[in-house]
Amino acid sequence: MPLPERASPLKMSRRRSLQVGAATAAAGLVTSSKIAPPAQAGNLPPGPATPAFMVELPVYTAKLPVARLTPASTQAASVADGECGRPDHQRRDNWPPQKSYTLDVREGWHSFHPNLPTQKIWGYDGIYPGPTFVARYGEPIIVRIYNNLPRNSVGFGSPEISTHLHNLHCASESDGFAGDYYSAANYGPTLTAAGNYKDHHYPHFYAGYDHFGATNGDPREALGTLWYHDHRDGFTTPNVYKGMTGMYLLFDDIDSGDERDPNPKALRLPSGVGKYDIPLVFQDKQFDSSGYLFLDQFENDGILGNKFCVNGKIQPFFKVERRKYRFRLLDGGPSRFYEFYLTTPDHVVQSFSFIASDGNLLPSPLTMSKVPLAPAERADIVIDFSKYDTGTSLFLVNRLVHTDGKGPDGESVNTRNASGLLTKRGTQILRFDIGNAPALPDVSQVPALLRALPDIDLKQVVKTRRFEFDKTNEVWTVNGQIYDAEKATVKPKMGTAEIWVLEGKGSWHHPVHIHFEEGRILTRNGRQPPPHERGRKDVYVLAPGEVVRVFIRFRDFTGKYMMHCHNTIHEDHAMMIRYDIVE
Ligand SMILES: [Cu+2]
Repeated sequence: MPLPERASPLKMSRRRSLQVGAATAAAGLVTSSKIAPPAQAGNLPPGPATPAFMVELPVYTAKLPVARLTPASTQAASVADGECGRPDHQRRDNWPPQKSYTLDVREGWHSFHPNLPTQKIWGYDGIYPGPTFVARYGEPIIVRIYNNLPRNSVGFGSPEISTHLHNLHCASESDGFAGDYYSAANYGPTLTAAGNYKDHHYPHFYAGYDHFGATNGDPREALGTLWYHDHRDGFTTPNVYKGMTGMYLLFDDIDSGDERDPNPKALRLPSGVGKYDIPLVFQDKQFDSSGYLFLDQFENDGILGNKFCVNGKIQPFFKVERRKYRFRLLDGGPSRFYEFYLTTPDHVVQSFSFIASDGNLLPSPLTMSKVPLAPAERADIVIDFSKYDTGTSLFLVNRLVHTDGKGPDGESVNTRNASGLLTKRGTQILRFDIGNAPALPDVSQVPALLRALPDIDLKQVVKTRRFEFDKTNEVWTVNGQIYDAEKATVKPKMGTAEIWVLEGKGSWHHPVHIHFEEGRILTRNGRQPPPHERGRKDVYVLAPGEVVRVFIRFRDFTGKYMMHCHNTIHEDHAMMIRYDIVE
């Protein structure tokens, strides 16, 4: 059923938006009425049988730029040529684009598993997950994002888009603000005209430019593992659920993406995107009894799937060589938390190197045996398969028990095997099949020193603000308020630092995401956070009753940004604030 036409897209209130959402939800129910009533997690019908490890993990190499954009990209929106009405690109002269890309958001066909019907998804370039971008510091780009979604689509999702590149240091008008959604026919309250495309300027410079002037900036501010996804106001869950997710990797001279790099500064981590440097997008999804993707739009706490997808396939396998690999794990939501273990077939836990949290390299690698991930969090790990025999397998196993969308229940219980070794049972989500040694010797490394952390200068702090994440009158709120695209709740000053105190009320988990700048957790419940949370972060998990104090700065751009819960069900039902960076 198509979205209801709107008389005045310019000034649609949140209430109106929720009404539209409810209408669309009703449409979703009609199209899916043949399947079970709204169910939750633990008691979900399992859907058709999808035996594990029948499909190979899809991996991508880098998306290619285009020779030119027609019409050429300009600082001001080219509304006459079909671009939506966005504000001018800020400071584009500082970082003139050197390359251009296009991204075509459209319907495509996808197979999640050979036992399920091939079905329609919405994807960047029509594929799920979308293409992988490989970008470099010092090489600014334009990405022209076309909206070619069907205007009168059936089922869930909104055919208007706003693409957020999580968590690039870029200007507000390229950030994918929730109110900046567009199609050829319609536009959000923070744009001025409809359009079938929008140019995003990704400047690829280290945060803090104004402090470094014409120098190259501070490489301690580098970002590495980012992802892009739809952020359309009120419809992030259905749009991302339908496939609008992709990975975006950023390199510099230190994390150079070349394990044979002769530059003495280069870390020489396992490299080669799509070869030894592998993004893993985890998104659990619900399939109905006919094997079609189903979204329960009346579920307000969170959505759990009955199938685990990795890079768009249900429980795939991946053939590896006996050498080191870098994996970039992303919890792509909408609501599930994970704790991943690497285990042998008889469930014995293996350790690996944990090198980056939320895409930001740690000062030193950590040897870990599990990766906890909340929605939108990322973790980079290095696994050395040379320790294992050719012909054997390892599994990535999720041990976290989740019975509803509110949050995880805790880990399943440890057991010991016949030899007395600690074992972890759970869901085997990905199987690694270990092949031969590589043709070329593995020269990659995990150096003892990765990337130093920027200083936390508490003298820069001009303000401490408190944010309570709660449910108020059955809606999700921040400080008792629901999201309003046209009103900034707080207005930090450009060039300053603040402490944001994030507090989880009630009995729900909230993975809180602050757009634009990386923060540092000063304390979690009054104590130093665990080692893997001491680096730079952009998602701050709040378990019920938890209080997290975050040091955060606001540099280089002014304009509107967001903070929200990244359980996107909570985000859509309106646990989000707009914050404006002001002069
Ligand atoms: Cu939440």
